[in-house]
Amino acid sequence: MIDGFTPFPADLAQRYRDSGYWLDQPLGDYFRDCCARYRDRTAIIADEEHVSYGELNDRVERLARHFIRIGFKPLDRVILQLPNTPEFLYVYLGFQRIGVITLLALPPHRRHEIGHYVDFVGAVGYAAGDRAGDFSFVDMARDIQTDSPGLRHLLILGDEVHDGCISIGGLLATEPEPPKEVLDVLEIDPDEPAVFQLSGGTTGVPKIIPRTHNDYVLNSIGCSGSNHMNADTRLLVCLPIAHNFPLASPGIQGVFVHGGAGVITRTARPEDILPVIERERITHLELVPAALIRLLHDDDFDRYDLSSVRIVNTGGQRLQPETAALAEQKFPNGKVQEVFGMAEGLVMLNDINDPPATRFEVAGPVWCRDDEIRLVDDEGRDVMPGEVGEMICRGPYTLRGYLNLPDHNARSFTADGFFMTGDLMRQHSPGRYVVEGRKKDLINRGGEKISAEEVENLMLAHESVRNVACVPMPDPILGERTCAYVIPAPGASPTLENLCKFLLDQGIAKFKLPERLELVDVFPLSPFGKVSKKDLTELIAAKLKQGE
Ligand code: J2J
Repeated sequence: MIDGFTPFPADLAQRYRDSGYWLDQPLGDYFRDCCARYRDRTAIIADEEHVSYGELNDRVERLARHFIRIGFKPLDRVILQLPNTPEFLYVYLGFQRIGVITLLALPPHRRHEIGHYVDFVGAVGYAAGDRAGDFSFVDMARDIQTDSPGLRHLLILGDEVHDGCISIGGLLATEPEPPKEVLDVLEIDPDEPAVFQLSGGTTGVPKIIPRTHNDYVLNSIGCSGSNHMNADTRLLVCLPIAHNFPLASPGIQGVFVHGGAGVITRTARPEDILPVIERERITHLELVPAALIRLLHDDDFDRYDLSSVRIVNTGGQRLQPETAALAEQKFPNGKVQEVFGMAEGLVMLNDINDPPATRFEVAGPVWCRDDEIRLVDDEGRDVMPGEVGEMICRGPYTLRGYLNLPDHNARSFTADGFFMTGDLMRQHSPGRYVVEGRKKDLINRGGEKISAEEVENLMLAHESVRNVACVPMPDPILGERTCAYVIPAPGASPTLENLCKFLLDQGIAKFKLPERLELVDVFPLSPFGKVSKKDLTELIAAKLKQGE
């Protein structure tokens, strides 16, 4: 096993195998077999381009053979930061075919995040689009390479050949030297990590979530079953594909399990997706609540025929029951199915046969009999049914430890391997839970998680900041945004503008910037003498309510 990875213990691994959850097949091989099974069906639609399963497999194998020629080997690490395009899947599955571990970075990540991932996992490759607006990923990658020369290969989307980089378009257009057979002799252990997902937050450095071949394939097979996917499914993939939800829960991987089609758009903006839903007869939507709210309130919504939509999934953040009810009114044949998931593993999808009153309120049930869920108090004791407790979980596709963070793992897992999620829940009825809040120190901005500590650590380096506490403030669409409470250094008067500029100069992703600054002389303290973020959160919510 790779260094720093916590494998599943032998007894549970045996149980997961015996129950048929783990197929003992590498992820790349599993999806190669899907491509063979559905060869002539359409796998991917993007703009007007239709890619069949046969073509998908040809492109994946072509890239896989190029990757071998370039020098990539099983268990190498590569960072993927590709936009929503078919090439994302060619590159991702191409690396999976040769057992390279793909770290799935999000499009807004910048130097601060990508540089950290490169060093933390020892990445030898990075694949990205060339630019987003006036930001150049090529320049950023070269810059990171200067500091981390182990990052040997830069792969850039498109046909243009940038100095020192490999063009992905060029690879797709040329026949590689190694024959097809090289792919058959690779040894890939399905108990090793296939994917590194990124944790939503809570610590100063983003944490890496190892997902094994066995667990990540199971994740998509299981979720796609509860999501009622089949060969006629047409899933709209409009959230960043790298995220666990649109990639695997059930996401486009779930579509591939059944031979359906994934329809990819660059963004989740109403003007980008409404015409596509109509034209491509989309059956399944996967959105964050903020995107659903924007869609439902878009002026052009009623101009489109959306009768093909059967299932409207939202996840990442609590969906308000009123929004769910409105969505069922506005999609004539659609049912809302909320997804409660996490990149760490556990995913629960609502039962669409539950009555709306239940469905709009709860998370659950689980789809896997071996998912174990408990709600516990601060001492780790199970709470009484109906009481609020922290949800802890264990199962055949939930991680057993973050990569290489033993101290943090000691605090985040129980002795018997339950992951302590930091989510507060109450049991509604057997197998169904109401999300009541969270214990973890993060801001959930439209489903994108921001670690308060990460932003605070960066802000503390500013000369005008003596102390800082970042807390969530309510927002009608995004759910939450970041408010920074700052105690200024003596004589200093920091502004939101200059603090944000300072953060951007450090190469932080834009969505992590605070959106309001409150200057104070002291922080309220908890009974233990810690800064009381609870009080600060209530304070800013009250201020906003009064229109301040
Ligand atoms: C309330 N909070 C939710 C929900 C996630 C599917 C869907 C989402 C994610 C995801 C994912 C929630 N209601 N419906 O990976 O596969 C909050 C919880 C959870 C955290 C995980 C998937 N759905 N959450 O959002 O790793 O606090 O994964 O612990 O980004 O989002 O965040 P993340």
